[in-house]
Amino acid sequence: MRVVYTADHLLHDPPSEVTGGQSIPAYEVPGRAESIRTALDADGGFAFEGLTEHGAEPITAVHDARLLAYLERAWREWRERGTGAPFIMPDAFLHARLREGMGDVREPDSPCGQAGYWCFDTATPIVAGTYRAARSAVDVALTTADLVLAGERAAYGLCRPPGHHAARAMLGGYCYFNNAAIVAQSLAARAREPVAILDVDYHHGNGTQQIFYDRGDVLYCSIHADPARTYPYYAGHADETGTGAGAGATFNQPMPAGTTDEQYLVALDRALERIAGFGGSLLVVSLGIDTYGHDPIGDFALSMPVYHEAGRRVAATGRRLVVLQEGGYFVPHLGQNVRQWLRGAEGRPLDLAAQTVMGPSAASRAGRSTSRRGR
Ligand code: SP5
Ligand code: ZN
Repeated sequence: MRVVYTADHLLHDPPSEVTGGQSIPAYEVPGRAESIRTALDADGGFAFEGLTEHGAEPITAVHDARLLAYLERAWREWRERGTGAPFIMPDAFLHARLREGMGDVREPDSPCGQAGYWCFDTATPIVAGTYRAARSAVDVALTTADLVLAGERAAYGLCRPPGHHAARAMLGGYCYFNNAAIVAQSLAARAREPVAILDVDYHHGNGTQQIFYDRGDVLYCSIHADPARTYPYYAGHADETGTGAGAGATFNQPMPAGTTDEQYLVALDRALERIAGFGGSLLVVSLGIDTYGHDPIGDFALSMPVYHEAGRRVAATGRRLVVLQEGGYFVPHLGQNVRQWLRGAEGRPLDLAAQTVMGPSAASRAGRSTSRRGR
């Protein structure tokens, strides 16, 4: 399988995030993408290539042009006008009820005010290289889509930073531009056919859902932790099914804590059934691996072999696959899990032998000590 990768992701390396009232080391780190690159490289069955630049137009086809403009200038203004703080993070948010009954607000002039105008959480810092890395992640995704439109049955884009929490006019959840949504929009326009998105990240893809919520030509199916207990909290319930022309084109399956391989595959089959009943030949996969049993921020119980089976079942739909990386934070096994998923999608066998490089117990110890916090 062909894999699109760029070292530009290394430019985005924020030191910390604020989660649950604590300042902690960032989970979304460069080592994630390097774990994946290393595992795919060692497999020998993946051909790496660089990105092609696609410009701003595919981004503004789904995002507010002012969000793009903000990310382009944000670090420069923060450095020129700020306090010397090492990253941009809001200290106030444009809460939906702050201006209840008072109409819209204009974008503030202050750098902190702008941060809270565009970002919805405290886990998505902007550093000097964030914009470059995020733009390149979009180009990785679009280059992956190009490969599929040129005839590949499936291709994989090693996107970092991820994208599915970024909405039309909002960033957050470690995401700046919505790579999968940009690709789905581009595919729909270029192939002139409906496009389905399967989002299997542990978290609900609130951004992707928001972007396509009123559209009937893009199906959004997500399997994720129930927002009643998990980030992003305010979207992803089963009764969110789309609106207007998009009524029925959003399909959410919130899952309980401790979700097993068996429960997961039942939900996956339901999503694939929905996709089979939708038109078109293209499927964008938002591939998050934070569903893994060892993931430090997830609470599902999935094992490594189930990723192979999931890839196999997704490919069995017969759709052309544009597979894009989202989350996954247990770095010691992240690359192996992605590798198994892609091997399954290609019809190659499960190969757990490479795990002996770092056996499950050694990896689990390494994961605990490097993740610096237990579950
Ligand atoms: C792309 C992606 O996976 N984004 C996820 C963003 C999640 N950010 C908030 C994390 C909240 C973690 N709560 C952890 C509890 C651990 N005991
Ligand atoms: Zn996630």
